[in-house]
Amino acid sequence: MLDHWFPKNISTYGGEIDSVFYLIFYIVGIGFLLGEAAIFYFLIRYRRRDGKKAAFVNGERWSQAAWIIIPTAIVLVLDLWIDFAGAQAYDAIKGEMPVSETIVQVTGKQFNWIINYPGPDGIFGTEDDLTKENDLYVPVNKAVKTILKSEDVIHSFFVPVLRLKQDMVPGRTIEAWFEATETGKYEIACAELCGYGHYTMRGFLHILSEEDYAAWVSENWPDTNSESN
Ligand SMILES: [Cu+2]
Repeated sequence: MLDHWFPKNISTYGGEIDSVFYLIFYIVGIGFLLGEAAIFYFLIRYRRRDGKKAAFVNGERWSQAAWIIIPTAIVLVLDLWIDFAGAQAYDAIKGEMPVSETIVQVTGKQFNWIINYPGPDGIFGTEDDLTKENDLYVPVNKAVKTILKSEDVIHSFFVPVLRLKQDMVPGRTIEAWFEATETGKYEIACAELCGYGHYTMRGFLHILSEEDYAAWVSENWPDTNSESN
């Protein structure tokens, strides 16, 4: 039912995230319908009528208090169910990072994404690094590790099709990973209001086939033919 509202899912763990959204949607949706139905039923059933006095219910008797205690317990159980499902998804995705050959550093700044590749030597901060702005190139069907940083204020690295959204906090290095299952060009957005140019923080994730990615690497990375690769 939510399918056509969600962006396309091309993330290996997207289904786990979506299932939490579904769970919340159905619990809240059914609760909403039951709640509204009860309101309208009581509105009509107990409407003002001539000669009928309103009852004063103080909730002191257990049979009266049960009307509060039981729904509260139900809501609590449903809440814990959502918490549990969410924790499982969180654990599966954030708990352990898969080993990854592709490591990219993405730094948010007002108002750009700085994409930094370690280059052939695999080490960041050396001369052969490749720095790009706003365009992130990764291979398909491979776990990609991103090292997220911020230069100024809090940004949030958001790739809807990957179901990946992670804050970038100044002074901190936060890792996140994803594995895309389809090639294509998809939007990267900043999901944290970070200043007057927040809306311009638009980047693109280019997911390439293995061959295309290898071609892109040899075209863009300096010295890719050297021994160190
Ligand atoms: Cu931002």
